[in-house]
Amino acid sequence: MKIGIVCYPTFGGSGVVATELGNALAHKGHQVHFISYDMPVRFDSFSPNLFYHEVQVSDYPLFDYQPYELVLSSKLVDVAKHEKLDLLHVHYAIPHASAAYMAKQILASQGIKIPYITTLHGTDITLVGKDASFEPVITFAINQSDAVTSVSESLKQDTYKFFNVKRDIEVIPNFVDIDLYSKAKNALTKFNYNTGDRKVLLHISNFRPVKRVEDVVRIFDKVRKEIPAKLLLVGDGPERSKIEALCRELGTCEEIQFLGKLKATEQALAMADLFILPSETESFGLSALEAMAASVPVISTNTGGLPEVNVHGVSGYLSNVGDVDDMAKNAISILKDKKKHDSFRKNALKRAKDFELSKILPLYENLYERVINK
Ligand code: GMT
Repeated sequence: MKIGIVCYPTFGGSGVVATELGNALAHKGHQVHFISYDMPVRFDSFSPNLFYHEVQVSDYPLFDYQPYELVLSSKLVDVAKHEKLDLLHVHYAIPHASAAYMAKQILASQGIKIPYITTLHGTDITLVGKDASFEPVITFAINQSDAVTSVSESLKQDTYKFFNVKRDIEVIPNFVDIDLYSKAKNALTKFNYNTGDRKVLLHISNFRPVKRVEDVVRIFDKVRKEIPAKLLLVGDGPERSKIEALCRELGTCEEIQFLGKLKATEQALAMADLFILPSETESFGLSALEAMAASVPVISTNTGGLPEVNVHGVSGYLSNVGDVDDMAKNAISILKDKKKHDSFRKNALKRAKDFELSKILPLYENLYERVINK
């Protein structure tokens, strides 16, 4: 098949899922065309079946805000027509679903039929999308899609709750390449990070308020009072200065290291004893799944789709949003008992295998075939 994938090229989960999906489809022999404003961070540049088409927004002085959606729609028309695409698969509804709708209509006016699939990822529904300033367009573009998928049952239900969507939504969960994580070498050795015998707590995110990274620091502060520990923070974003202020206030800065926007997160995970994800909302929690694939148990909240991934008392623990005491208590209970820690490590990997790439990829291929042949 010839598939056009539209996504954000950044470190956000939707872009990562879209890119890993495109890479895997290309390895299976499909021709995949990424359409975005920058090269996606996990783009596999060495695959002959992968192509990248850049959306360039012109900087005309009249525009205070560049009309990205229009340029994207034009690019979709161009790529679909000249590359003879079979379908478009857009990740994250805003503004990709409405841009795909527009492209589909323009192509139809030229006698070219192209279906589009919208995959809902999370904040496009739970935070941004339900905002009144977007809602009518999102509802329309979802309803007009030839197929809609969501990354968890919870996100599917949120979509029905927040939008006037009556159509069917298929749940296709996030996936992980188990080999990449389970066999990752500890290249960033604990020695480099001066952890000594201390337990390593790890958090990975884009440090947006929804991730509650301050809770990570508070949990860590409680853990280190009971067990020698170090906190590694991967990523960066708007909450960074607040996190730094908090660690100064708590006197924990010496024990916390910022690793920045690391691409090879599997190497950081290879050093970790526990993964912390105290998010306010999380439609799935791809970073938790990647941690589990690296045999790292997860301390998370019980919000959104997280209970569909992290099994309470098995692969980690789930707590209410903001319940820092409970999350710290759970973390300590795992870290101070080697037998328990070892069994949680095994369970985490076993659970991650339910989301192995080879199990999820055929679900997308099957959907593509159904949509093309409709
Ligand atoms: O919140 C992020 O980290 C980025 C965001 C996105 O859409 O780019 O991630 C969402 O999509 C991921 C991939 O499907 C999910 O695993 C995340 O849970 C989801 N984030 C939220 O719902 C907050």
